[in-house]
Amino acid sequence: MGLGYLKKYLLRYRRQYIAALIFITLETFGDLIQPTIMSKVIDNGVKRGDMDYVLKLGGLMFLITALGAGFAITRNIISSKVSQSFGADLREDLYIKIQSLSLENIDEFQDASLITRLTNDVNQVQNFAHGSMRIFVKAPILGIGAVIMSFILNPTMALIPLGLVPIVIVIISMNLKISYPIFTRIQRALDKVNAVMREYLAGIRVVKAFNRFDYEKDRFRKVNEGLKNITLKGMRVIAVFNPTVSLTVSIGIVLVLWVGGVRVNTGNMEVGKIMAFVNYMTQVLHSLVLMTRILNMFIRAKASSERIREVFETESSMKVKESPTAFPNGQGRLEFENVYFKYHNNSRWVLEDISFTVNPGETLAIIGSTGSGKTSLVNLIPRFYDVVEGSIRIDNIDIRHMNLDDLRERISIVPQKVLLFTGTIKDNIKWGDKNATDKEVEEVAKIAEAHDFIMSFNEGYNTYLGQGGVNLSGGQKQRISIARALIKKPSILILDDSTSAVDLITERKIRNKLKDYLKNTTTILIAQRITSVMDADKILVLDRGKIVGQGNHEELMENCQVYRDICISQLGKEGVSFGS
Ligand code: M5T
Ligand code: MG
Repeated sequence: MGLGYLKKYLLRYRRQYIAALIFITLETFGDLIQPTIMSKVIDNGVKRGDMDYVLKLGGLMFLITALGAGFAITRNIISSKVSQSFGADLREDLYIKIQSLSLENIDEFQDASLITRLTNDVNQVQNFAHGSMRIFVKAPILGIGAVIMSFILNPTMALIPLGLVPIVIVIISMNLKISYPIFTRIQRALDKVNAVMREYLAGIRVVKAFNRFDYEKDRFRKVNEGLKNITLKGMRVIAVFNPTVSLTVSIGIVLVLWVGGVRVNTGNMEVGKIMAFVNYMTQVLHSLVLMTRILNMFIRAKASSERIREVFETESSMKVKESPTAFPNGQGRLEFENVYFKYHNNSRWVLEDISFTVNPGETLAIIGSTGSGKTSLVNLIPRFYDVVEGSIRIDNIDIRHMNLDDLRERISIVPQKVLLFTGTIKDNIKWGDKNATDKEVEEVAKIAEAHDFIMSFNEGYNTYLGQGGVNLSGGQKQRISIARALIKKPSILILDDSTSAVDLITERKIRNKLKDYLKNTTTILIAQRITSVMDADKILVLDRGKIVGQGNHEELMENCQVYRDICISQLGKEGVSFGS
């Protein structure tokens, strides 16, 4: 049914769950016995003027009500606790699962949808779990119990409530069939609202800069309208079906009063019994209303649960070997052999037949126009994505055969799009190695040319970044990001256009310091500026996903037209000697 995987969570709380069920059963039995006692009070007590009897049974009724209230309170406390813990467990597992997914999986789900699943969908399932400890048990016991009690009171007249049951079942199943697809669509509409919100918040500066508020507002209005309309549709279904059930039962009550009235008149039935009967009918009504509510909750939860299950059942598209080899303790020789790569949503090759070798401790620079595949190429090394064909080897071992954690532990990447976290500057640098000492933090910050500007803040390394704290310039962020990568002491360091926002002089300083610091580290450096790459041991020239030149600066100047063009466009014909 799609809800099977939730069993383990409920089983975890089975004791409390069963306790809640027992309490609610007792409470419902109390409700069921009341009308019968009342009919006795009227027929045996009031009618005969037996005050003692009235008081005695009245007291009993009070006692049952009081006990019922006590049960209800206990049961509410238990069920809230169980459902909240259940929701928290589910959310946590889902969160862990999402972390295990590959980037490709995440691209496929889209992050806004994952957020809805993690929040709203889990809430729906949690609400259902809460309900299951309350009205779930109450509704059938109350409904069936009330029918049985009316049979005991008067078998012939009990045919009336019994006759209503099949009619109501038909109504409810129709409701179910119509609303399930609607609820699935509601959750999807919610995804869209979240997606627009996320994009807007992430791009708020651009929206402001281009003054595109109206455009964004329209976009939001559209998805928001969509959500409203589909939710309204769902509500309309409920709005039609709930009163239909009530109406059916009300007709039953009228029938009881009518048949009963005739029988009282002919002296075949007592007034108290009729009253009790009407009471039981009301209970049947109540139970059916509860039942439709449960079913609505159920289908909503089922729709959500399917969406959660989808995530749980997604195998990470990153295949991890059963018995992986540890990261080789070698020196970090990196080889690409006939590597082909494309993104799953794109049929075009992004990288074609890429082969090169970087020797331990060497620096490989990659240059090429925007969109030529530089970032895609380096993202393959820590296995953010896997190659489609060919192989990547580190110290002669295919990276797909290595332990993924080890692999990523030994590679540091300074991503093109810098991301710093809320916290202090020190926290952000230590993100790369949480055991690093303050001295080490300072050392890498100096190499990244970040120390001076960090010290210019009042709080120094303890300056708080992000919400409510300091915001850094693009170049400052890049330098913190470099420091964070260095502190890991990686075997392979990848710098993806990491100094693009840093001025030329500072960049040269960083490059020189890095050269000393990284003697034994294999470095891959992506840059747009020819001056950043010309000292590298080897330079790869990428053009539309293919290597069009490979060698050192002099070699490329001689035999690579693309490289020469870049060089001349940036430095002019004579500028070549400017780099050293
Ligand atoms: C290379 C395509 C993109 C481009 C090519 C990240 C990403 C890229 N692409 C996708 O289809 N999906 C993706 O998720 O791949 O892109 P790149 O590797 O990012 O290029 P680059 O790093 O050389 O460019 P730049 O601008 O950083 O210098 O065609 O459409
Ligand atoms: Mg890039």
